[in-house]
Amino acid sequence: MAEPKAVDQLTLAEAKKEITPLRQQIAKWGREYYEQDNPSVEDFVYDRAYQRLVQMEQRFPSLVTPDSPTQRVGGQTSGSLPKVNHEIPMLSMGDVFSVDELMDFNKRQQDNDEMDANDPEYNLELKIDGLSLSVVYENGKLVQASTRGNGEIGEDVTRNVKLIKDVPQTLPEPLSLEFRGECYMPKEAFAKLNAKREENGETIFANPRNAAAGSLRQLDPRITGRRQLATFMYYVPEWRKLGVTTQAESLQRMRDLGFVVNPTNRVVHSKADIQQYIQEYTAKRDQLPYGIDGIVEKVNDLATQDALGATVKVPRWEIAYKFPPEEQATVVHDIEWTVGRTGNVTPTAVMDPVQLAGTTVSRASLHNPDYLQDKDIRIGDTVYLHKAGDIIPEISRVDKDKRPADSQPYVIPDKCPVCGSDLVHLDGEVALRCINPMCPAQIKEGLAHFASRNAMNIDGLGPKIVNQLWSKHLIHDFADLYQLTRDQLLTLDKFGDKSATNLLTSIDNSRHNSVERLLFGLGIRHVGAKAAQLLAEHFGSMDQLMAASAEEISAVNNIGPTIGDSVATYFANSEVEELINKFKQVGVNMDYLGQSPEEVTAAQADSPWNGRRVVLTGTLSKMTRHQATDWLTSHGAKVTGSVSKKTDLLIAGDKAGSKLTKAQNLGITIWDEEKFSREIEEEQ
Ligand code: 1X8
Repeated sequence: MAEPKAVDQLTLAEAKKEITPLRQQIAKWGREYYEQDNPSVEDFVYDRAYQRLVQMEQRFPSLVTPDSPTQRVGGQTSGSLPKVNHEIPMLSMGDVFSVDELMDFNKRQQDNDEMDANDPEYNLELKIDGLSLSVVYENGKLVQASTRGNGEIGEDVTRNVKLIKDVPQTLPEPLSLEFRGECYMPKEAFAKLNAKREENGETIFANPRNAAAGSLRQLDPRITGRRQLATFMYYVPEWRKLGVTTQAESLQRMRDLGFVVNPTNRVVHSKADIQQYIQEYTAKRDQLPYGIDGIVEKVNDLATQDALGATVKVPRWEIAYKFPPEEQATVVHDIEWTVGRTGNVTPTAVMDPVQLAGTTVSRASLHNPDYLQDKDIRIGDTVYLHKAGDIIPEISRVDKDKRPADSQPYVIPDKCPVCGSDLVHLDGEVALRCINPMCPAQIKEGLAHFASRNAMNIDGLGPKIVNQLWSKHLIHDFADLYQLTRDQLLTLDKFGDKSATNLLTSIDNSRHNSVERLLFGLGIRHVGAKAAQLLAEHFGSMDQLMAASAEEISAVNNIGPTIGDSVATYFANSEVEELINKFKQVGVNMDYLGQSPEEVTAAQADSPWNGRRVVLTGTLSKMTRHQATDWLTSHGAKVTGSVSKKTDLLIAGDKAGSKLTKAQNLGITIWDEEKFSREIEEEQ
């Protein structure tokens, strides 16, 4: 894209022509960001446009209009949640994009008589990628929580915040006071939530901030409760009531009161200190378990903060330094489509490998056809990659100037890449699905799920064995597993008498599982382990469940119409009926035997992986990172994004980068993919 003319080169006429569309663009992005939690552009694109508008208005004050986005605090309130008036307005912050700009800000600030220009003292903190939160206590009891909204009026999220474990319900002192901070979603929770949303055919969150906002601003607080939100508190408007005099002290005081306060703040006095802190956290950024988008600099002395006060929009005593975007250009040479267990067909861009935020990246999920088409990504395009939430590689934009002359819009396939049947969009989903229940890709993925620990729990039947059984035509559906013979198993790679006996025994054992395991293992849409348990408990047997109507199923406590419809539709299929009959013929139990969900968890607790902290890095060739993560978490391991002293194991794929070096330095056990695959097989 051609760089626009610098603002100081613009004539008034040129500025006039540009400013209205620019304002409209910023207002639209602002609504997407603040009201819909669904921005269509990266933060830095918005920031750049906003900065340009500010500069134009500064240069040509006659062009300022009262409705300009620069004249109000960002974010309007959305329609649904009750409103809260902020007695002390929740202001946003000014921002700068370089150390030079930050020094200019400090110089102007130090011109103010209120500041000690000889020895200015600042408290530096990390700028968390989340949304501002206010919590009010009366006599030490949490009575109200609200979002910032437009700064004057926010949304009441009290019931939701009561389910965030970081926020104390009561304080050790009977204080009546407001505390402010940031509500965010940790990187790992963000990655998991998006993976789940993608599999369910839902739209994904663009970044942890939107995921946190979307999760906090729920009408049903239980949804918030499930989303693993966290907080860092950083401000007490009425600090005098706390008996503190500096920002650094107020952070410690909040920590003592039981709030979670980020431990990284630092009191500094010089430009060198500030540069050092910025450098340090620019480098550490990828290793933090939460997203940060910059550094906040605050005048440390609270009385001086008050004396400096605020402009119409932003405080004069604090400023945000925003990190430059971490982006890399590369070329798309293929778009691959993979079929998941639920038939979800997802595109992945395959690109020339580039180093990005500590790892080598050559693949990025394109999530669904809409996403691909909205961005108009084509084979041969030069694209910019960044990491969403600092971990998931994502294409931020296409450089259309570098598009080859003969480029063609990418044509979305209308046939399943594996079985060739027609692809469909189910009831308004963005996801493209193959709904052929006999699709080999789905069956293979489905078989691995069927055998997995929380489903039929067939020891020794991992994805690799499933693949072999499938390609040797030894199994075609789930029920075929129960007719495998010793001789057939002996034809598999590296399969001896012992492994054949073991596998036959575990298959045989699984015949006697309580029926909820079978129900979960079938892979019916929306039926997770929990729903399967509830259905089995309620109906008592497969036959009773199959005889029930969608309404009867929906009426079960905690089930509801989505699962009800999905289960009824599934069992209405005559092929499913045949499959169930086949299970019966081979002696698979169809009754509820009263196994509790605790027993399922106990199986996990037996696993040697239970509680192990594992980090994955580099490119895996035999499985996707999602598959590896799924396998590890289903075996009780905790998969984290960054290497620390607490890490038990690093699994390093091809071209592993800084995490590998760090793990080597810390003396952490390191496995290559080969070793990991062998362990998986043994563990199955
Ligand atoms: C926003 C944020 C602040 C801090 C951290 N993260 C943020 N996102 C902090 O002060 N440590 S302050 C702030 C604001 O809008 N005033």
